[in-house]
Amino acid sequence: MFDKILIANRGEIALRVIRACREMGIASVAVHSTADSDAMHVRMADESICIGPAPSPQSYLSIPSIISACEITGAQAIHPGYGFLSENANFVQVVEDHDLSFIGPRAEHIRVMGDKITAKDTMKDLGVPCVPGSDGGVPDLEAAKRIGAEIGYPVIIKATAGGGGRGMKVAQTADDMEQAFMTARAEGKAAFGNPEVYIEKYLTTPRHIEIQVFGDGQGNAVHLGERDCSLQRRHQKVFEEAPGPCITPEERAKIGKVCADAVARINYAGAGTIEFLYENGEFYFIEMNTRLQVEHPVTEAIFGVDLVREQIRVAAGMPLSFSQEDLQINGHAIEVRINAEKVPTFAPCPGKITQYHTPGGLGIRMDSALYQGYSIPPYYDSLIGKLIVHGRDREEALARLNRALGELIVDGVDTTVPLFEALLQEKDVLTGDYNIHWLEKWLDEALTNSTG
Ligand code: MV4
Repeated sequence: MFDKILIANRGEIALRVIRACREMGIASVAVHSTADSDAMHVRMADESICIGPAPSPQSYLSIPSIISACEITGAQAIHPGYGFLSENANFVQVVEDHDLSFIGPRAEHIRVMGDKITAKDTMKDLGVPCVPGSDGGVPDLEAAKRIGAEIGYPVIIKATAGGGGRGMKVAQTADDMEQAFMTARAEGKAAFGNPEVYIEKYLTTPRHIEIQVFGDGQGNAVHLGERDCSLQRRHQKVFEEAPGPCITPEERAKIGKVCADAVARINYAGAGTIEFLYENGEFYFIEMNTRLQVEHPVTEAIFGVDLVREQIRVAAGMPLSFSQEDLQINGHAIEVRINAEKVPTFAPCPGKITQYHTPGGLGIRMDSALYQGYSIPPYYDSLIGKLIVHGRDREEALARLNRALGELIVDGVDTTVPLFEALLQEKDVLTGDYNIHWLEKWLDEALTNSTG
């Protein structure tokens, strides 16, 4: 096992990793930019080291600075958290070239899943159900029109280098194809230097269901059920829950086994998430994320496992500490993402926290790096906390969420808390009757009603 781990991240996820390290008796090293000298992750780690100025390309994304920080502090392994360098295959290669361990999958798997066409080809070959569409890349407009006619409109054109909603265009009819195809290509080229696109049947009202998988890198893997992350705004999740309100135990066991078998076959190491669109009782693969996700705590809550501890164990060459049979769902969990943003514009709202009080009691977890007197810097993501509630069933989790939001005090900046208070008044949220478009539609209507 490692003696010392460096965390190449900041904020709540850095604390999350430090906590796992401490419970495992492993020393932790925080890295920080000059803007983060007073940040909680710096205070909580055993050691800290400044790696550069405020802009993340010169600090949290600077590979040479992070490798140097390992050499100076004697850290043997790097946990990347999420975002930043967590899905950078080149970084993993550099880490390994310096005889350090990356706490995450091998570079090869990150690379395969980072290219969406290769990811889909790979998953299809492994028996994972995919959205009907082009067989690989679509070279030109003529081919695009042929595929559109074949699979039927509407279709969606996606940049292979995109993902998370970037470089996608919908063509409602054949007349839209030229415009959509050319725009998706241009966006792929401009944003990622890669114009290659693929085409899928456009699903109009799906849910976003993702399966948590975990591999030991030796051909064994398990699944930890699904999360429903359909409530999103501009491809940013705001509310996530597990289990999915519309998924039956039989569906879970079936798609879960398909996913676990797929990642076992490729000797996948560590945590992964296989994203699906779910419509009319069918799962359709869209993307795989090769990192620990923001919303991992809802899975931890219902399975009672520590996913970061497992990541560290697997990176150190140890087996998973649980088998598929050990993994039983207990109750229901919901996470809400608390951002320093003004509702309803969602404009970022950095600034000084003048008062801070976190909710407590049974079934409450608050993952946050805030403290009273802390100044949220303007340079980074606006996520300032995650409130995770766990109950015996969905109804209890919702009641607990309502109660916990009432106890939470974050003064000095605007937050997304009022959004959740309003959502908890909505029948569709209370019954779980929503899809990927529900939140944006609701926000549109709320704005129209308030501004005429
Ligand atoms: C789709 C789709 C409908 N049909 N693919 C958006 C992000 C990226 N992960 C994939 N996305 C979508 N792919 C087909 N064939 C609709 C979306 C989509 C979406 C997906 C998940 C959560 C929110 C979304 C919001 C808009 C569009």
